[in-house]
Amino acid sequence: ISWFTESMSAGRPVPPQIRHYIQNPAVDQRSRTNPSAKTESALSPYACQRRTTMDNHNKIFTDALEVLAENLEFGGNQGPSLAFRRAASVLKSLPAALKHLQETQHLPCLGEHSRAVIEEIIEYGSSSRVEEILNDERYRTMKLFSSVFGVGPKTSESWFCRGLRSFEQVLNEPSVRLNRMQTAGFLFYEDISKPVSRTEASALKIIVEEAVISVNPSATVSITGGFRRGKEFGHDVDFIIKTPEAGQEDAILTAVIERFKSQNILLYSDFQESTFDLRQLPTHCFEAMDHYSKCFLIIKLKREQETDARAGRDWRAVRVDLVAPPLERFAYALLGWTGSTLFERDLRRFARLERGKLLDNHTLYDKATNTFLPANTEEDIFAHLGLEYIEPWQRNA
Ligand code: DCT
Ligand code: MG
Repeated sequence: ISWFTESMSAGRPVPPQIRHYIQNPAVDQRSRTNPSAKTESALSPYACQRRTTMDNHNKIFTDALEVLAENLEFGGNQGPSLAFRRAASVLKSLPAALKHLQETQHLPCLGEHSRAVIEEIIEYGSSSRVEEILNDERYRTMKLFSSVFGVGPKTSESWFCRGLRSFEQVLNEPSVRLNRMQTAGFLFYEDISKPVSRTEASALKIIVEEAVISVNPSATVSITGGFRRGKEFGHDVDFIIKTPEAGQEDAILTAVIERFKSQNILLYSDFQESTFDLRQLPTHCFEAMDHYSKCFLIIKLKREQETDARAGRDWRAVRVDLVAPPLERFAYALLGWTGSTLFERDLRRFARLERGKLLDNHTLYDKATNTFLPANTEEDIFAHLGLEYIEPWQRNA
């Protein structure tokens, strides 16, 4: 595990509390049955054992660490990037701002490199390496290209390597072939690159709910993703649909899409049929996209007050994701789609390494007994894992 090797390579002795975690990974359970246990206050190296609200007191440090992580991801270096993501996540869970480097001494997941960045920021207010990256042509171009819906790091990189540096150059380059998603991404770039507010998310919920209920009155819609975690802004709005009748998941999403079309509010739609198959569980592909029926949409949302006079329209384009899992999979899907990505990653890692169980968006599998553990609620899943329940608004790891 990267935080472990990172902290060992720093050449410092491992603090006793952390050493305790390494030797006794199941420490959380014991300290709960024994409230006087000293380790109670030690921060866990697993994000799913920390409560991380939207109140980030260390934004100056976490922003810097996340730039370093992102820059490594652009270069395909997922491993080292994760070390910076984990370090940032630990700082996000702290109750106050760091003032001195010594305060990081007992924190997990902080390696030599992360500490050096923190130290420089404490001393000078910024990190020279981060400033360098922010001014780096490759980073800036990759950041710009990957901000387009449908453009990932691979496409961004290939455009960068062809010498392209701006949208104008990409769109005028004859050898560039855009797929349908990327075409929509450029077409609605101005709108969908603007953050979606909570008010807009609530307005969308009414639209989605109305469409879903018109198709199936017994279905329900819940907001998930960042807004369920209490974020005020998001890059999209994520919804999960609960259908009581089995096998209706694909039908309900296609009918909702048709309804949006007939209302003239559908700007883009990518529907992915369910490939979920109970007999193929557990899949062992725990980082991949799940198999549920889902769609990625761009929807017209009516503006409340001002109309966009320049564009001559009274709506803005918004990215919306809908997922419809089978009823008995709902708790797993809801937990997975609530995020944050790092929180989910650590839930899975914790399940595997500390509990011998395999968790993904579909199921929880116990390797010791070769059984699937059923769950009706998220609380059931945390209980199966022997974890204290973490509320959605505490999962902003
Ligand atoms: N998710 C998942 N499987 C994937 C991709 C995402 O289970 N292959 C989960 C993790 C978070 C959640 O879906 C929503 O994804 P995003 O919308 O990308 O993240 P967000 O936290 O909602 O962030 P934002 O506010 O920017 O939309
Ligand atoms: Mg989202």
